[in-house]
Amino acid sequence: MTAAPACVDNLVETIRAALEPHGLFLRGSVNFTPGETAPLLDGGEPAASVVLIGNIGGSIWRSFSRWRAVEPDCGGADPLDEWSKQVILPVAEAAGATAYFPSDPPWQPFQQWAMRAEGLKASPLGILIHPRYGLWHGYRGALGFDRALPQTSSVTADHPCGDCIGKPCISACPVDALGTGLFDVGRCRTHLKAEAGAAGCLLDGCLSRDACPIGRDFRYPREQLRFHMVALGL
Ligand code: B12
Ligand code: SF4
Ligand code: SF4
Repeated sequence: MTAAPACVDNLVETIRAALEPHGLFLRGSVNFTPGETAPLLDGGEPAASVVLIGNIGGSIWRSFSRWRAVEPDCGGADPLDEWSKQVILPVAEAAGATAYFPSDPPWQPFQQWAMRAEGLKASPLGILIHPRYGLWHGYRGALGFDRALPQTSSVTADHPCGDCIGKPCISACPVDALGTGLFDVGRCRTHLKAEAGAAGCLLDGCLSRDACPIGRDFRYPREQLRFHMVALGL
């Protein structure tokens, strides 16, 4: 890996400090090798690195809820995406970086980046599982740079799903949406629209996600669970 100069370390610390008041954390970085597929910077050239930005448990919910209370008409179809942009874009500009967002087309390979940045692997739900935070984390954006970055993550633990006896996430789904080894989104959405799903998963969150024993302390608050489930059920 290319060594990063001290000024780059300062840059990373400045970005970290700007994001933390919003409950956003640096979730590791990826340095691309020459010739490897990399996202394009605003100037059109391929990025040399990206640093991932995300939530850990319900870390963003307080800041997002405050913003929403002040800006109730802001955000359109996806207010969390809009909030993420309002927080991350000024940080990107100050750092001379290009910002990428997970829901913006063309979809950038956020999960592939996260697997490299933090050594995470996929759970049966399709979500990456973290050895400490379990399934209770996500990505709100990434910053692309024209130079290499120091590694900002230190996850080294084994993949929790490998040793998981009985894999309760799979059996917890009332409509067996994980039974084939691939998440059956049609089956899940049909359930969310039915009476049983509207009174269950839609209100209190995905039962499969909830059945996982890893990272229970980081479970999202009820309002956040509902927010994500309503978005998934649309
Ligand atoms: C499209 C999409 C979906 C589709 C899945 C379609 C599909 N089969 O891929 C649907 C709508 C079903 C979905 C659902 C959810 N998603 Co989603 N989704 C995405 C999105 C926007 C694009 C995925 C993609 O194609 N990327 C492009 C390719 C090139 O990137 P990639 O890294 O190589 O993609 C990987 C994924 O496609 C993954 N994959 C393949 N099949 C599935 C199926 C599911 C359900 C998931 C989550 C991933 C997944 O495998 C690829 C290999 O690495 C990503 C954001 C992003 N930009 O990646 C979020 C993302 C993957 N989703 C995420 C989440 C959290 C969810 C939900 C939990 C949200 C919710 N409302 O509860 C649910 C999961 C349902 C469950 N069982 O709990 C997170 C995952 C975070 C993590 N910890 O890993 C992401 C990264 C968004 C974010 N902001 O963090 N999602
Ligand atoms: S219940 Fe077990 S298999 Fe399922 S996500 Fe959690 S650790 Fe992985
Ligand atoms: S939200 Fe409910 S129906 Fe959908 S995968 Fe989770 S447990 Fe199954």
